[in-house]
Amino acid sequence: MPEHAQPADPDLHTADPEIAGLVEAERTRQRDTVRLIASENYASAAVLQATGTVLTNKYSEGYPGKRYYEGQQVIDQVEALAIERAKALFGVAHANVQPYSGSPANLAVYLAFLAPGETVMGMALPAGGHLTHGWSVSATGRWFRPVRYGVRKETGRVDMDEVRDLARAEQPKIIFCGGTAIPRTIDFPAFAEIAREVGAVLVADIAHIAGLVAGGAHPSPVGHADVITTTTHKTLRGPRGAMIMSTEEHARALDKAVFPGLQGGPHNHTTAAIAVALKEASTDGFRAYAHAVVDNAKALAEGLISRGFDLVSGGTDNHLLLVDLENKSLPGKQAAKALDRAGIELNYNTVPFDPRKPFDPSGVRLGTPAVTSRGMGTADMDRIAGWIDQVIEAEKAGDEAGVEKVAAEVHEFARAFPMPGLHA
Ligand code: DSN
Repeated sequence: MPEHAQPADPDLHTADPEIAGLVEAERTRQRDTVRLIASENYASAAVLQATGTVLTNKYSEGYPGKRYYEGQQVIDQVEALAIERAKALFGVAHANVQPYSGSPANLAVYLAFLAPGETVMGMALPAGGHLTHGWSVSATGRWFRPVRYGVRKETGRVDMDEVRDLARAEQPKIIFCGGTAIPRTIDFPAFAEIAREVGAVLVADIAHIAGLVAGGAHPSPVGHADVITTTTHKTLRGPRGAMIMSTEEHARALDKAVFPGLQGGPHNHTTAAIAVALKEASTDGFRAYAHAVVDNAKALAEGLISRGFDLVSGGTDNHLLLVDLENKSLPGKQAAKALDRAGIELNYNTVPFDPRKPFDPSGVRLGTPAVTSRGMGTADMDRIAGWIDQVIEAEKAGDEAGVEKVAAEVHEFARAFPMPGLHA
């Protein structure tokens, strides 16, 4: 018998009914709403189960076969599987599955290739880029010298001539392509040509579109970008985590930058769930899902355009839509909050050349990864576009009853679609 009694080990509902209740409330909220946040999704039951395992108990500084702690007989196999699946799915020579999330993954790229003060070129945040591509409030914009490209005002699309001119003038050491609010296909070959010309490392941040790339619904950066970073929880439908993929040439520098450069022990429970998600993403079913995400985004775009909404770039090629609400005379934040009350969840967002401030911008961003995971199809997208229109008009008229009427319809509609992971 142990000298000290073991601590009691009740389940969550018994140990902490308050947190258990909140988890349950969030589960219900996710089930009963139409989730259009472009960066969110529903992870499968298998992914959620892998996340909540004893793998959380283990420290594993280092990499498979070369660790600083003992007891890695199982963890090494888990991480090796995740790596092999990432390499096979994306067709890359090297994969690091340890970054805690997208921002640390991008920071590792800086650590691998840049000294403080050296030049990074990325898409400006208000044009659709990410904070970590050198935006001023991010460490990446403070510790390095950022130069930024945007989109053409008339087209809402990246101007590759501007990118080339800027790269020639500023001679960046790394160039980021990709971002968080880009509704159009990223031209990886064109970026690669420019990066080669100026001797820069091309980094494709495919966090938003990784699932589309894996499923063949967006061109792949492999063969064009030197380095590919991605989160694992957006279109890829995995746990909250990230990966860095590269050619063999950059493997060592990137691995050293992740550990010991930036991180300690990897989150092994997350690594296991990434492995599960990568297995799921290599199926025919996932390829169909990726194409359905794009079909739904196009249908949602058509539904909104037909109701007079102004889409940045005039539409979408991927999972994401950016709507400029200026012609509807309603600020993005007010629209997003009214839609949230109606059970339609999205985020307010700056639009290119936005005259308003980032915390109260002109636009909203929408995406179809989560609703597609629920099994909603193109006809449902038109219905959702109709509800969005009704809520915007009700909000403008101060008609809260109108918002509530839509909310009742949305909740009934959403509950009819099974939610992945619900019983995990
Ligand atoms: N927060 C992510 C997004 O919503 O796009 C980017 O980091």
